[in-house]
Amino acid sequence: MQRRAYLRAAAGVSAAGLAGCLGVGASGADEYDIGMSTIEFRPEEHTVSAGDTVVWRNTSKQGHTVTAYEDGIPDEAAYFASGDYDSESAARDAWRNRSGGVLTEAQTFEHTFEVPGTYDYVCLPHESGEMLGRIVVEE
Ligand SMILES: [Cu+2]
Repeated sequence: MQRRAYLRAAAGVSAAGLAGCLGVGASGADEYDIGMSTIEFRPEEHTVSAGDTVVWRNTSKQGHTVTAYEDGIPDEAAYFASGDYDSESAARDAWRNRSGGVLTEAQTFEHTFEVPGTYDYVCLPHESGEMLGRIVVEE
């Protein structure tokens, strides 16, 4: 399910001149930008503006993580990972030792992106299955 994406698309249509025709307005606590299916981030690539907060939500029954690749984010950017680890090695150790940073069904993780650039991240338990994602932050 890509509810947020659907809502955005609908909002785009509405802005184009169909305002009032659509029953959009179901914004709520369950809004998210990126869902996590059994095997992938949806969407895999997501673009935001600097200062925006991105919300991930586990939309599956499978446990996942959101873990930035330290070498895959801008130098000046803050590191991010579910579980709020401050480095990739800390996130990996925690995952290995006690499933640290896991997001279970319906759990969310959010991060605010201040520095423009490209951010690559991974789901640690599904790294071999290439469960990868990218956030592009524009000025
Ligand atoms: Cu995963």
